[in-house]
Amino acid sequence: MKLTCAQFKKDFLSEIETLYSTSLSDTSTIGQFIALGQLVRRYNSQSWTRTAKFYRDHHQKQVYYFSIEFLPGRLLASNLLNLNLLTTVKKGLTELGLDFETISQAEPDPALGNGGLGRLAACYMDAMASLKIAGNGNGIRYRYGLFKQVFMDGYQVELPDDWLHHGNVWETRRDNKSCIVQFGGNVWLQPQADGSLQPQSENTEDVLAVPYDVGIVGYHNDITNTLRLWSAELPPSATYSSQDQRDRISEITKVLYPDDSNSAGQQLRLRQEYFFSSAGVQSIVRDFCATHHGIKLLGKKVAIHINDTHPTLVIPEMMRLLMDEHHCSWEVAWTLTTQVMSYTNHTILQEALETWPIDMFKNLLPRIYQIIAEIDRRYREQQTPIFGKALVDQTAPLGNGQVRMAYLAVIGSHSVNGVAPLHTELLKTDVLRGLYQVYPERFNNKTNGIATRRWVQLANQPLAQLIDQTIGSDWRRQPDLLQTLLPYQQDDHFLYQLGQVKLTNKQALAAYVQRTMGIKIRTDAIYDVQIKRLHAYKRQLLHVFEILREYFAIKDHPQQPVVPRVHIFGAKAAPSYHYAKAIIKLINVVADMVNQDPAIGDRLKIVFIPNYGVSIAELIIPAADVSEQISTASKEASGTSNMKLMANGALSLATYDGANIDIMQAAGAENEYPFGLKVNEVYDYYHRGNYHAADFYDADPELKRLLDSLIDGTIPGIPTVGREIYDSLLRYNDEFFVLADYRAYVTQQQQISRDFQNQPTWQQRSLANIAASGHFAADLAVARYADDIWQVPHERLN
Ligand code: T68
Repeated sequence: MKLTCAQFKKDFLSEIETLYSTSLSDTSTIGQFIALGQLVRRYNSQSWTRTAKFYRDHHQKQVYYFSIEFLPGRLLASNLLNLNLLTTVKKGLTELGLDFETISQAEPDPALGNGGLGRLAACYMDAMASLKIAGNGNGIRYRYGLFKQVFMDGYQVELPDDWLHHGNVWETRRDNKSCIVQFGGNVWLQPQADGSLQPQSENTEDVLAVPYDVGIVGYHNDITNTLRLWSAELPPSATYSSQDQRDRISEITKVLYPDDSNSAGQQLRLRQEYFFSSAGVQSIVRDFCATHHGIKLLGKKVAIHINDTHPTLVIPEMMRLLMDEHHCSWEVAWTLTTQVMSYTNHTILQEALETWPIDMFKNLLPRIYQIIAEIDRRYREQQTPIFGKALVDQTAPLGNGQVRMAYLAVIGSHSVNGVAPLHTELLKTDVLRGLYQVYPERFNNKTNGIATRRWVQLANQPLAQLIDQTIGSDWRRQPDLLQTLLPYQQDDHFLYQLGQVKLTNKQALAAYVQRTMGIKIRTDAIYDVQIKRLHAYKRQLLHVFEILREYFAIKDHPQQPVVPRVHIFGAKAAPSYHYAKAIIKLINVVADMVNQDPAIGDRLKIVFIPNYGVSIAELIIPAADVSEQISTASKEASGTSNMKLMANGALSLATYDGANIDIMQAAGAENEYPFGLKVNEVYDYYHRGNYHAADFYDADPELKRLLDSLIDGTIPGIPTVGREIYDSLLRYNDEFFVLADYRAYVTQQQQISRDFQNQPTWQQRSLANIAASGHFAADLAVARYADDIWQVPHERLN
């Protein structure tokens, strides 16, 4: 949009005046942020209205992305970027004596997700708006987001994340779009005069679902889509309610479950899942009926995407609405439902695959259970003659006394996708093997992608400017044009500038670390970064072993030259994940031991930045030299921090897992540091049962010393934690093959130290990563979803 700097300043001052009835000098930073946010919303309000009209006038098919998590990050800068107002606003604020960065950092970062899955949903919302796809998000407005992490004595402590303390400038409460979601009660089928059966219910617990809409601004295209987050309230019709009842209702949307890659298995979680699935589907069908005659076109005009199994109940809920309220036959309802639904799986970990005990499920959602039982009955009836009882028993929605959500999702959708080629293959051959036999045509791969706008254009402005100066600014709209940077591998001046960009970003991170943690780190060191949830399969422990190895090397040979390193971690552990919390304690203890050892000085530092989230990621990623992607092969479905780090010029130190493989292909394996067991080797160990962790310990004296240091007092203050970790490796035979991969990992780490000293070559390889990163742009990934799965039109990318 067009706006002069003078006009902006006038508008901003008047906004301050209207909101606070005082002068600018008398406002707080959060007050200034709120005023600026309100103003930006006002600038964009017509676009939001126009967008809805545009889609209506063009009878555009709507996509609804259902996700129990969205991690959008702060929205001020990204909205301004997409509205093409960032430069004007920054300049205007400076002229008013204010600093844009300071104001922008006052914005709370909504932590409505755990990690990759929630962030992916947010990147895809941004991409849908930027591609002019009529894309809507549907999720939960948690009153408290993912806990705030602090360290006390090296242990993780969780504090509540009161992100709505000052309200949320970006949301609009829409009371007129509320609906009722029903739980519990008794349901029976009442015979009707025409011989049909109509469900009747009594004693249900009714919950009012109130939507809060957030505008999602497209990039320079006058499009604003909607992210709809639902909040649970007491219905106005409730004439009497006890405090208990009110608490029970508000509890539904009170707090995000902090379990990443794990199924919580709690009744409250099931209530959350049905709550936002039901409210979302009701609101879709209501909107659809308001603009179309009859329900028959639903399959052509609506696509619902199920982001992991959490929203799977959209399938029986859609069936319920179509049959019970729109009087469709089972057959018509089922055809429409499967036309509309598609499902993405994000994990092969058994513990993450959701199942619900039938007894609990039936009590909480009796009508939905009836429908699932009928889906199950029909599935068995149709498929048993073709595939036999054994396979059908294994793959039916109901089995072993459980409702099996992933199976229900596959059976009720027309498309099932994994998030990287290897992951999709593992779905076909392992996790969903039976269902792949029944529905081979449904399975497809959609490799993840990232919002280059947030992760490069905003997070790394020095790099973005250098790219603009070098190849022009079209890459901002078409990230695949980053490829045209590749010839600059031969341009010494460019490589020098690229090195300067990295240095600038390292200085910014170093200043943050100094200010918030009191640790001084060198900016000429290798910044070796591992940022992701703490999980045994992600193997932060392997990284700790490398740190201990480097530490002992300096202690043993203090005179030997070393290439300085800073090891940077960001990671939250699920509060109930004992082992992950033990690793956090270990990292913190090792950090203190190393950082405070005068014999080490500034040659080796460990920085574990607390409360990792989107905003801290934006600070760390541009400063990284090395991207640690070291999960046990087969366990990481895709990874997305690997893509963000690559786009910012870090080289990957990576196993052959998830999208690491695709990154190696795109950027050239010679520009990364691959190592470790391949998937088939991991599976061979499983099948043969011949992995003996102790063999690696016995055969490698260096490794033995590292492990022993966990229990022999070398690392102080971890008698219990050290023993637990030691035992997990030797007594319990190292479930994630840390010891098997140790030597190959260390070999690559040593290579990194050598290679880093040749900066021009290092920068050439860094550039190869940046140039190939367009491959992993969310815009491209979403365009593939639009073409292959949702069948909706989108703007062309070139
Ligand atoms: C992640 N999954 C995958 N799950 O681990 C990662 N799970 O490889 C992939 O890149 C990413 O999804 C995007 O596809 C998750 O983040 C969860 O957060 C989660 C949360 C609750 C329950 C289960």
